[in-house]
Amino acid sequence: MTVRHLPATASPDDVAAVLAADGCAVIDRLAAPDLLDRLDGEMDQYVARTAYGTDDFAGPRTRRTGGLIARSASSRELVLDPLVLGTVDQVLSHVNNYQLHLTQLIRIEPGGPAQVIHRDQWAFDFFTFPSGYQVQCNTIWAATDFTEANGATRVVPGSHLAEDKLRFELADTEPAEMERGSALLYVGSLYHGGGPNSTDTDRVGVNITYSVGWLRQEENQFLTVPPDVARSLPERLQRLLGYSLGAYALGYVDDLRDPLDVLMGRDTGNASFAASAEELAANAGVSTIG
Ligand SMILES: O=C(O)CCC(=O)C(=O)O
Ligand SMILES: [Fe+2]
Repeated sequence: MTVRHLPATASPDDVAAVLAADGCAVIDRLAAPDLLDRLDGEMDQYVARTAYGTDDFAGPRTRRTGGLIARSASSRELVLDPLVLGTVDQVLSHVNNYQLHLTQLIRIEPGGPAQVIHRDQWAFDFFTFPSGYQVQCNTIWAATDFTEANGATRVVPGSHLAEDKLRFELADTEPAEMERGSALLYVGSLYHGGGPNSTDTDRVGVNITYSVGWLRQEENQFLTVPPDVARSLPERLQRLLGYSLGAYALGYVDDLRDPLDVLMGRDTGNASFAASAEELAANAGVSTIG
């Protein structure tokens, strides 16, 4: 099975349908080249100071530079891309809140070996989620062209429904080749990994991932994005960073206050929850015995 490509004019329904069937999809040329030029410029100084990975997973010739929301205004446009968020809305529609999980510029330099094939959701201490229950919807934006030779992400289409804790070899995978500005979308249960770079130029991807609101974020957004910066962001992004209540009251501050009110210094007293505990319980199918 090869990775399916969709045009940037596709609808979230179209993308979600491919993700449900294959676990991955490439959206061609979704970001404008000038946005990626800006992002490169904003991130250059940080990438230059980033050390190589210290284990096989992180990669001995790979630099992973995070903190994109604070460091790169352009990255915020990628995080808030309407087609991506529309798709995440659908893929994670079974939860009442999802969040930004991590932001990472991944630069695989010449000679970088293949990354071990994995599921991103193994980050959650290798817990085996029910098959077909997605806890993440993820993106890798191509900041350079992605080719088989330069280390395009390797994927196993359809493997999101396979058993957990399988070992795949490189030969079981295929490269998600795509042009600069395109985005690979994939669910947290898809088996994949960074490819080996046998060229003499860098392969740069921007990994932006989203997870259900009841799991811990991998990149600590509260400490990565200084509160002064967080206060200046659009509300949708503030909510994605974690200044929101997950489920009924996950993440409240002291007397059940909404974290966004606290961040913004608004004195609103107790949070008025979006839905009452009774409504949420009814939606979740909690029923009365007898
Ligand atoms: O760099 C890539 O293509 C994939 C990276 C990846 O899958 C990861 O770090 O979890
Ligand atoms: Fe991954």
